[in-house]
Amino acid sequence: MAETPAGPPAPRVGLIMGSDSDWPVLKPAAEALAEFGVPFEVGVMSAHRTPGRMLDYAQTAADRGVQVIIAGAGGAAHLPGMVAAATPLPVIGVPVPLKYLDGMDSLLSIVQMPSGVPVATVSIGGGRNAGLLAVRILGATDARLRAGMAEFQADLQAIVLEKDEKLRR
Ligand code: RP5
Repeated sequence: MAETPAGPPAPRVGLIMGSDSDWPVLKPAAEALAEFGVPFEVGVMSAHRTPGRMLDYAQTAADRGVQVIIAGAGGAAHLPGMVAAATPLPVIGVPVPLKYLDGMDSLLSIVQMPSGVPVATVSIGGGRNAGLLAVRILGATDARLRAGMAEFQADLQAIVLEKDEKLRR
């Protein structure tokens, strides 16, 4: 019997955002995931403009093999919290800064969740850290990713020590 060719690996991280205008802030998350070889999917869905699509995504992600969701939104940024309400998966929220209020509105909308429905919120514009946090969460049960993260941390340390060395010269 002919073997079925292996398709692309199933996404382990869902990277979603309220608008395509959020992509510049979320792209560094995608880059971090790619650096660690983590398969991910990307989608635009809005808590306010496409609530049905958002709910459907949140309710089916775990069954499709997604293990962590990164959700970015700006302004009245309800996407991460609403998704967290409808999935048992860990959700990382990324506050996207918009034209007014410097992203404080996004941050507070995402971080101030009611007890029982956590969203792990990174800094305003913190897309890269969201990607790295997703790698760490997966690394808790994935030795390859854990080792990769330890190597990444050693590299960070080496860069700081090198700068220190240069300054002292
Ligand atoms: C939010 O509204 C989105 O996450 C985005 O940050 C913001 C503005 O969206 P657009 O008007 O650019 O589509 O829901």
